[in-house]
Amino acid sequence: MKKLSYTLAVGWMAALLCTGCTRQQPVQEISLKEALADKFLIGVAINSTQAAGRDTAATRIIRQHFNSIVAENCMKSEVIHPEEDRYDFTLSDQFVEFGEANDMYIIGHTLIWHSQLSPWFCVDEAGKNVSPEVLTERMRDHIHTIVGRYKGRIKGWDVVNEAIEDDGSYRKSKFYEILGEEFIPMAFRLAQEADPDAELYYNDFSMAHPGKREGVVRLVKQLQERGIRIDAVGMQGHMQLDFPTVEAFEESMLAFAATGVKVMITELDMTVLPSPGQHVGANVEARFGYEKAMNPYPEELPEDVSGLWNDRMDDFFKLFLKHRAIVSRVTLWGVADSDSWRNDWPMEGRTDYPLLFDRNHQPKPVVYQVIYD
Ligand code: 9MR
Repeated sequence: MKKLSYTLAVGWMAALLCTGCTRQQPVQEISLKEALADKFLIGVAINSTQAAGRDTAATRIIRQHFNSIVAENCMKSEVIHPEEDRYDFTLSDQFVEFGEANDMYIIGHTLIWHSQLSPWFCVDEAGKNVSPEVLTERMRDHIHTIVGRYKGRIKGWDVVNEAIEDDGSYRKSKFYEILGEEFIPMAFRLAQEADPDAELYYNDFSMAHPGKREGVVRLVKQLQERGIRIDAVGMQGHMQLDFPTVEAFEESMLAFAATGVKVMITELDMTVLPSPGQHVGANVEARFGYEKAMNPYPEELPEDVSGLWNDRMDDFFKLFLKHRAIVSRVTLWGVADSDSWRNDWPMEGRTDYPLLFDRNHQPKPVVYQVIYD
């Protein structure tokens, strides 16, 4: 059955390409965003070269297939707020202008995250943790300034990113060390103050782990009980070929939706590479030295593996479509395979194939399956 759907999709591609030749209709005319228009937003993370329009092969795909964008890196605190008294909006302005020029639903990523955090943010000049009062003030300035600048233009914010561990406990970040769990409701309140109309999200990886599922449900309920708005839970969706199961992912989708918020798949990709650690999620701190054996497909992906990848990605899209009533957005974490962070994480210098478009910017069969099935 699986093999059949992959074969059918390859057949579709051949037929479309052939039709394209004879009728002078290039295959580029088909579009994910049109096919999914009444289902959910289909988004993509873009880098600064793409936002500047300098990667024309990628920008063609972004404009054709996607109706939402998220900033892959340019809104992280170390980029946008490098010093306490200095913001740098050069790249973020360009990102937002690109989204507006292309009529896209623009997502900001991310306001409060322990990683890629500006070194000054949580400490004083001697490197000691600042007091809760000082950190509260810094968070207020950071969130008000950034959300305020893009008020009405950025439609949704990843307010807090990756604050819960796989076992459901709070990550022991600097924010947690100084403010305890209170830093999360505080961040949501500040974002709501700064733009009452923007959607507010909690975003995290490995959301199919039962512990994380329970921890995030607990967090959402705590916010709701205190009257603090949260509109959606972002399930990042950095998949492996063998993890998580579709069923476990579905269980988490349903658990989050049962709290009354929407569900978003916010950073979808799927590695084909072996994992040097077991199920390392997307913890950017995890790092391993290069080993050739861990880079099995440096030239091209064998057909059986690409078939497995394609069918599994199709299974996930089927799952998202089945639950379209609760899913408001599905966002890919990058345009083409060559763009992906997966090539360099958790081991630098590998060749991965995690996205919907290959290194030649050609759509993979699953793109046709999503459009035509
Ligand atoms: O894709 C991003 C990569 O280019 C950066 O080097 C990395 C560190 O800032 O972050 C990657 O994006 C991460 C996202 O911001 C949060 N979830 C995990 C993503 C993959 O690491």
